[in-house]
Amino acid sequence: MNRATLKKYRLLFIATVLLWLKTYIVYKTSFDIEIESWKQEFILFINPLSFLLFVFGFSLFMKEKARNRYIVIMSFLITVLLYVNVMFYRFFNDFITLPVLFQTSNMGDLGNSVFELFQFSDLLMFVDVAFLTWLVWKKPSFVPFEPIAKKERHAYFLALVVVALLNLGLAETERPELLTRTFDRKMLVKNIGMYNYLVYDAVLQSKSKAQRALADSSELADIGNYIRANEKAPNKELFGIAKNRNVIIVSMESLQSFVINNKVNGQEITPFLNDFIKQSYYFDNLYHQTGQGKTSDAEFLIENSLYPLGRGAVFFTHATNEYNATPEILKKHGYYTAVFHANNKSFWNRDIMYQSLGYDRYFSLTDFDVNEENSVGWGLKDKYFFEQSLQYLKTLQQPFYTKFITLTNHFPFELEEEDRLIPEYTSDDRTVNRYFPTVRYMDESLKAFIEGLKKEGLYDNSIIILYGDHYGISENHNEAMAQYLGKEKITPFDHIQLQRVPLIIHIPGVTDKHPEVISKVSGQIDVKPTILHLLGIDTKDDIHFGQDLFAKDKMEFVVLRDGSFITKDYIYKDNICYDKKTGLKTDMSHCEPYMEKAKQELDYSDKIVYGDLLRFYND
Ligand code: GP9
Ligand code: MN
Repeated sequence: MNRATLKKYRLLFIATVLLWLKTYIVYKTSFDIEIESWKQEFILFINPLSFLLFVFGFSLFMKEKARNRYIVIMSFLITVLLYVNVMFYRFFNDFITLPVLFQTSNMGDLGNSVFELFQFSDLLMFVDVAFLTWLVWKKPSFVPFEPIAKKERHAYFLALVVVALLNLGLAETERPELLTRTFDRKMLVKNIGMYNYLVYDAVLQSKSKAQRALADSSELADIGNYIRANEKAPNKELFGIAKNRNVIIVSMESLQSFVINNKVNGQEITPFLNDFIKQSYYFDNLYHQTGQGKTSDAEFLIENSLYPLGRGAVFFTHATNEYNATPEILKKHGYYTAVFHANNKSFWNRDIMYQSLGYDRYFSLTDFDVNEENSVGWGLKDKYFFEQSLQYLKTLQQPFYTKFITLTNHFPFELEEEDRLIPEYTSDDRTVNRYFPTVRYMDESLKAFIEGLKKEGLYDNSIIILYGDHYGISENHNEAMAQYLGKEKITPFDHIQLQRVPLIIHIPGVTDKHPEVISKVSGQIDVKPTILHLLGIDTKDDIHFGQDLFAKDKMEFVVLRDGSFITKDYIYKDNICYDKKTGLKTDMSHCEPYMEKAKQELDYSDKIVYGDLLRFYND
């Protein structure tokens, strides 16, 4: 090739290299991608290239000015995509998936956090786009237009295919079955790159659309058989013990088990809960199983005993499916059902999803009096939320089934001085420091709520269930967490143990007399059959993956949404088996017996959701 030939590729070349390097720098600085070998590092380095060559390659079909303009615009759009991913990652500690990306109603509400997440150095991400614009605008002779021959185009796209195949080939040797087992987004991004991953995700998304159309009732029969085979008989003494009582469920925002019965700066973090536990059944070995749908995933688990999805929030992607959720079941038993949450009704698509779950009434933002004084961070402070909710609650027809979703203990854990009942923790990590006072605030609000229930005469005839929805402190804060827990560092084993969230079941007149700490390994998925059995409702024909927490022979096994699992003695994460006694790696043969079951459960549950299989369920 002579110089003139090269010249017409100049802009394409510069744009590709700049964006390529930028992506790599972002990988290294904004994402937490563990690299174990030079080969992995090499794959990570080359993985943005095929996508960039592909996108910019279209410019070769374009005429005159359109070509340069296209390159600059694409470079800008891809940078925006990269940046959105960076922001998303800071918040969720995860890579974006398309269903979540298009949840603009959610993203709008993230306003507060976005401001918190923005860093001035982020602007550097757009420097190369500015440079390209300047080149095209001010130095047109440096990036001139010349037609491209068919032969050259062929050569270009051939080179692109070679790059892509090299990438895929290397990835395949590193991670067999990478594209068929999509448990782990991190692994995908690490191997095929963030951009290709997004394309891949789009393909999956359309596949799931097709899945519903193709699903038939025989699949549900298979799953039903699996579930029946795993079913455990409910505990006879407790079955029906809370029959016809009101049900009051509270989703405790970002509450992890490690704060229970624990102190910060010598002060109790959850004095009320610690006391309440002494009059309740307390599950201290229960794991959250949420994915990207966070709070909404927890709600989904608790009320359906199905797993949320590996990508996106099921509240968004499958809100119009047929479900057989607890509220719907209880309605058939004469209950009135309502849910309380002082946020936009469309957040997590709740307004749509709650109809599918069988709620009679959703008390959302517009039902509450929210003003400057009574709100902080994400909105109405928990104390006022409970106070105002109680006014509605006492007017409801009984028995009722209700769910209350708290908000104050939400990242970035903002709280005014006057509400801080304990001081912040002292580390270099503001998020971790601020977590403790907001937890303490929520604890105090819960105390007032229970007192309020008593005052309104709603306490004695109710059953109260409190659960932590998901982690509050992500992996990004491991250093400060290690400091707080007095550990050298947070290992993957510790990380799994930190995914435990409190579950408290309080039955006035019962648990105050015989409180119990129950340490069986369990998950949020177990809550639905447990509640139904306490209310004396049979679940023989119900499709659910959880087991009654009080069943004598409840299996000690819980699968997390990323495919990790926990048994009585072992923890499995990222292809490594850990011994719970020592926290150290152990022989894989200990975890192997459970691996198929873990995968099976998630697969079956996904099948139900993607195929909308419960539409074939007849009761
Ligand atoms: C929003 C609240 C918090 O309505 O449920 O959501 P999260 O970010 O925790 O999923
Ligand atoms: Mn939440």
